[in-house]
Amino acid sequence: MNKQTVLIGLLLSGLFASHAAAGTKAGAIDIEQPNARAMVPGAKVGGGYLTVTNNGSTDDKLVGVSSDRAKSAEIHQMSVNNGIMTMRAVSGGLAIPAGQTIELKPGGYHIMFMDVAQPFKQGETVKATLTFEKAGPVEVDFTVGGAGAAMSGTQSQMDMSKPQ
Ligand SMILES: [Cu+2]
Repeated sequence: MNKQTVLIGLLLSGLFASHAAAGTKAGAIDIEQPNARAMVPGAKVGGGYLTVTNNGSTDDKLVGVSSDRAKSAEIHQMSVNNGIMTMRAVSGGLAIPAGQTIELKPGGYHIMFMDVAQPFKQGETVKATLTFEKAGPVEVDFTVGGAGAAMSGTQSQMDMSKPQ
């Protein structure tokens, strides 16, 4: 092996390593682009986003989320009612039907990390465990990106009422 081959090998392994880190698989469930928003100092809640694909032939459900960084985490749905943005917890888990891709993104479904002691900082990784009804627990690394306007403007309007 000459020097050039070694260098190319290193570059390729680097590419594959970063690609592997971007997506997580658990059984039929495929998780892509887990990312979170940077939080302003003093903020207690942070949003997490990702894309979930169910490649199987049985419906699954995202039933829970937990992280060492947050006292609790909920699956929320953001919607606009009479011009006011509200967020509420999704009751009974978020359905991930067979063969479908569900996007958790700003303005829609998202993971809400609650009671975060150390606000998420841009560039860091937040580890969390997503629990699916069928696929079971899945470790996911959320990459923290820049702070988003969407969350900060709506925090005061958050509707934290629990569905019955
Ligand atoms: Cu929320």
